[in-house]
Amino acid sequence: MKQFFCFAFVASVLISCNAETKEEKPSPVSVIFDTDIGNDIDDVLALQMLFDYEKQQKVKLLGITISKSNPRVIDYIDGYCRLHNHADIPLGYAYNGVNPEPHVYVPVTLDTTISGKKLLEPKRSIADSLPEGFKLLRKLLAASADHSVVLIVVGPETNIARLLQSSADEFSKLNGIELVKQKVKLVSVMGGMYTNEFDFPEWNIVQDLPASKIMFAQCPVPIVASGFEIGDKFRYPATSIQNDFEGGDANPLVMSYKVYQPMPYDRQTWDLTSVLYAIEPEKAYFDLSPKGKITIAADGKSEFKAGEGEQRYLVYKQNKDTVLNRLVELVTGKQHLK
Ligand SMILES: [Ca+2]
Repeated sequence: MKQFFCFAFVASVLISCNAETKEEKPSPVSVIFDTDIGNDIDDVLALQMLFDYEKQQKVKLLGITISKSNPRVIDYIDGYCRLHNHADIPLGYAYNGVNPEPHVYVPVTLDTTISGKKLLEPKRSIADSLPEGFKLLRKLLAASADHSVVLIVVGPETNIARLLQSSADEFSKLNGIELVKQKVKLVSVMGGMYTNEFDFPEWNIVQDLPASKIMFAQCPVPIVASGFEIGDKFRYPATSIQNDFEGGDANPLVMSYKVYQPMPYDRQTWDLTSVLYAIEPEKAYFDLSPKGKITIAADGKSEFKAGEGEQRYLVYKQNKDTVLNRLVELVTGKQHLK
């Protein structure tokens, strides 16, 4: 009998150890990435971070919604995702949204051939009747577990505002606000300005000002905003672009970065900081403001009032090298030692 108890004890310890081992590895965070790739270059680096997090099984990328209304951005993102083994990633597009101009790096990267090979080989375009961004958001959210999805929003707020204002449809009987409340656990936004270091309205916010106002006023779940001043503190090193990527100029990230501005330049990491906080909040790379409410003034400037509300912004904590090393590591997939 004693032997049986010993066996039972050992077995229960083994089972509980096994359970603890399983508990140690949290399941991947479900992410939807809302981006204006084609405007600034930091969106491409931010997307690359998400691919690296996926390799580490920290993220499950459910879909990408596009807030820059230039159709070639669809080709670029499809080709880019295809190159990184995401051929079938769901894409949504903000029809009749803002920033329809092609800008520079999307067309150049799409049109470049090196050694007889195109850098990107997209198979989807505007001709494929992509869903509206907010419709894809509704579809993906409706299919997700409650309070499980992190929305990372790093461009104009068009798709998110349209989602919040949406009505019941074939995907869910809930309206947009109810659906977000049920399915989303965090909205991580690059947008606004929360210190006195600069005095102008932040770019993302003013591209679609009515949409920005709607997002901050109506979002029923916590928002954490990375203000202009945060990404401005951490400059992505041009040396990483020059040295860390296989294929050099044949790598679409490298080509896009070099086309965006004359090299060498160290670009601000605005969108990257929103991704970093969204996926690794527990690492405390940033301090957080108190909870409160962000409002957008008529001129596009962001105003924060502490108190009632579930909205916060990132606060810089004098750790430039730590954050920058982590960002470079996630963009390149390599250990980065300065
Ligand atoms: Ca962006």
